[in-house]
Amino acid sequence: MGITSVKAASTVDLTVKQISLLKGFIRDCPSGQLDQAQFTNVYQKLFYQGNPDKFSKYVFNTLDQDRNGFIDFNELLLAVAVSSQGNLEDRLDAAFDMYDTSDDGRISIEEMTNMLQAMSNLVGISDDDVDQRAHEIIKELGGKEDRGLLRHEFIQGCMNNAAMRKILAPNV
Ligand SMILES: [Ca+2]
Ligand SMILES: [Ca+2]
Repeated sequence: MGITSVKAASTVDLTVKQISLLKGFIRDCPSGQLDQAQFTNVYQKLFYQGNPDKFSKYVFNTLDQDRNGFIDFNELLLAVAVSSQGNLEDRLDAAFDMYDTSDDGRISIEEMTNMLQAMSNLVGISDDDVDQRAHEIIKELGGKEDRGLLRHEFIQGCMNNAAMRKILAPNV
């Protein structure tokens, strides 16, 4: 219980469903990112009655891990990762939605590559071989190069393979 409350205090209290909704807004954004003003707007619509200014700023700063003034998909993925709500399968389900930016129910090589690249940049490791890693990961989890990785493959693969889960959905 002690550990849970420490974790909760250092993260934002978003449900997996809220994160999925946020993803919809970011996807509809031409830049694929939300700035502070857009975020406050969206946040008000989705989550809050009244004046959310102060709290949305706090949430924004927490989600904007690389402090570049925008929230994007990979930062939402990290939010899924630290969210303590929902069971493992639900959280992986939400993580899948972050990867599947086109919403066609499959993670393409390109989507996997983009996300790996974004995550590498975020944590400051080299992204030289992300394209090759994207191919390997999709294959390892049972996906196919031409059709990509399906939702159940992603979820089952991450549930059965802790090492893979650590790469694709850290701390989920
Ligand atoms: Ca950012
Ligand atoms: Ca897709």
